[in-house]
Amino acid sequence: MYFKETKGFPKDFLWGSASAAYQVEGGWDADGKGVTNWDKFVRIPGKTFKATTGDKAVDHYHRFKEDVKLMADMGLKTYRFSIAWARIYPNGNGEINEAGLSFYDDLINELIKYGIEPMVTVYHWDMPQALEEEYHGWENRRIVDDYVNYATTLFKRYGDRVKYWITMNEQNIFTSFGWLKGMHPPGKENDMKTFYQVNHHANMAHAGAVLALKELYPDAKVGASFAYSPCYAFDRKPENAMAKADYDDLQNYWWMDIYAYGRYPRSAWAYLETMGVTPDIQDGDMETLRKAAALVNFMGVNYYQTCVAEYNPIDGVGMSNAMNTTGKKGTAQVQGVPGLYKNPANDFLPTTDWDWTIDPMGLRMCCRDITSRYDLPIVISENGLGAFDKVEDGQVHDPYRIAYLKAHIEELKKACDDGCQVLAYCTWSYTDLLSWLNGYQKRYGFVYVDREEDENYGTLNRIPKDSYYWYQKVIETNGEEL
Ligand code: BGP
Repeated sequence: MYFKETKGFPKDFLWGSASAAYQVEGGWDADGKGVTNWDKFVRIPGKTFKATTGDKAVDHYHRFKEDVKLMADMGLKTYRFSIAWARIYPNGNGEINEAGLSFYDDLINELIKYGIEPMVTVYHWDMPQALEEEYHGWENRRIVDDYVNYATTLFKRYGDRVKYWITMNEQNIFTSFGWLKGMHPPGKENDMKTFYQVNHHANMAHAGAVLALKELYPDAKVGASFAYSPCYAFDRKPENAMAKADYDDLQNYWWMDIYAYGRYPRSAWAYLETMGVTPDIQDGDMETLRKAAALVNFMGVNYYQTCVAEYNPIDGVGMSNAMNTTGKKGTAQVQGVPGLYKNPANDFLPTTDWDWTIDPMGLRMCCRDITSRYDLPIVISENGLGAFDKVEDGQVHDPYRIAYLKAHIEELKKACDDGCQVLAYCTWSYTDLLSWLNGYQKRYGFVYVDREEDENYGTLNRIPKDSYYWYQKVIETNGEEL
């Protein structure tokens, strides 16, 4: 749309940045923390780039005051971080660990001291390993109660200070990587039936948490963060337009319709029925999902890229785990679902060194689609560029990151002008951190951290990059000076 005048970002816009516990904290066995599924998984040979782990990560657990001070100096309005379930309940349920609870008390208080709004992710993929051993984690319905109990503990402890809550980070990613691609714990492949069952459990856990939070704090703001890749039909051929519709129903609306409406898209459900992979749903589940959906305050969006859908014949390509985790451009492979769609590269768009498509306008598309389909406010909970950064004379010049963020913020501004209610924009990430499968060399932060793949190398010192100072200005001018 074209507007004669532009309004730009709302006055109270939350300029933010994000992280996740496993990727920044380190202190993997500190102060009574239990072992997680990721602590185990990274130790399986070949699973992560150069066998990197989050054992020490960037040591945020011990350096959070220094990190928060840098945020304050930058003028950050919100910091999105996740809580490690195993710090609170080392075994996932049962005995509570006060030291873990007080770590997050300190972090939250430190943020508030500087006027930074804490935005808390309840679950960003690190599950207590004890639950895997007790009953196979997300595969068992028992996790719903354990998750809701854990979430409620957080709400009770921090709800007086935390207004923004994100129940789940990228349920679509952790479940597809965990049960279809074998690339995240528990490392299963092509197990469609379990994949959908796991997702139903995660949906019930999300819904239970929303209901519990609203009971305790009716004014709290809650949503889930979805990894949303809007999809373009390959061309004007009707079968490719249908491939896009199939992709949207199965890859996007399957999750977002649950969060916003509490229902599964009909055509996706019909497809699952023919494949014999529908999840078991108990009496009352759909009502619980609908009730929770009615209370959700925003759609959280992690936006990195768009994709293309092209019809994929029944003997066509399948799901592959051949991903580019090395940063050697051009090594990713086309994937798809036979009989439905495949996702070829978009030759109109550039890519990162890890073959992620760069498409700023896609961010506006996300907002437009969510606004017209769900009419919900939006929190952009992640967006950023993974790149190789270099220290030169004690400085890090990252013009490519500035260009990437600038282009995305410009499109987000247009989304605001389009009438989308965007509440927050969190870049990924604040400091450099561990990229789950890609090691430490894939850097995203405003703040460089001196460490290498091997945790014995590097001082862990922090160096604000050029993008740090650039974002400071963006915040100061509420997105007017980009
Ligand atoms: C999202 C995750 C983040 C983060 C980011 C970048 O999927 O929520 O935790 O890792 O992607 O991805 P990657 O580290 O694979 O480059």
